[in-house]
Amino acid sequence: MGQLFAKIMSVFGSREHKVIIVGLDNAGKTTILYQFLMNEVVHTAPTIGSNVEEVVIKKTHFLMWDIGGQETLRATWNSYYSNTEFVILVIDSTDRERLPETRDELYKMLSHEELRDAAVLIYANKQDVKDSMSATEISSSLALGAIKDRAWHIQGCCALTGEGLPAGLDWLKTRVAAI
Ligand SMILES: Nc1nc2c(ncn2[C@@H]2O[C@H](COP(=O)(O)OP(=O)(O)OP(=O)(O)O)[C@@H](O)[C@H]2O)c(=O)[nH]1
Ligand SMILES: [Mg+2]
Repeated sequence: MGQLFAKIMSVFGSREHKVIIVGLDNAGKTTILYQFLMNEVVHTAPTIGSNVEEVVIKKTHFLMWDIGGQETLRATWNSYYSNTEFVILVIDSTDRERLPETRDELYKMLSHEELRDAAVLIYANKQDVKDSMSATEISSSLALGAIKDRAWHIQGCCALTGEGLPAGLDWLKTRVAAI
């Protein structure tokens, strides 16, 4: 009955899709969440715990959890995994040094049972900064091409101007349509 209800709600476009926004500290997750919500840059402080907001994009409702990325907080990420349909992984494209750390976190997440069916959108953020890594470069460093068990997409963006964010959301919407 619950499932039938969810299906009916999804036909009418009002079922909420759970999204978690993860990535290392300082990647730009909170900035992105509030760009989605208000089309504005908000002043952020490192997130301790999480922020949650309902974001409605062309009648599709997403419940988005932005989770703090500091190392000590990453052990709590798995408490947000249940019923997650989409993972948004945000990467600071200027942070070459910590890309291997991001890769480890990504593959640890993907091996988690509760995220088995989740699709992954990767934002290569901070494209406004000179010499930042391109989405293509990040894609090959993370070996994204080897991910065959789920849908994934990488998108370059700048959370300060919002450039690239809508293209990522358009991809999420195509995945919602595929559910
Ligand atoms: N140049 C540039 N700076 C950005 C961009 N996106 C975010 N920032 C800055 O990066 C810093 C960190 O942004 P946050 O959104 O707080 O990062 P976070 O990923 O939420 O960090 P935690 O909460 O600690 O996990 C802030 O100073 C932002 O203004 C971007 O696209 N370009
Ligand atoms: Mg934050």
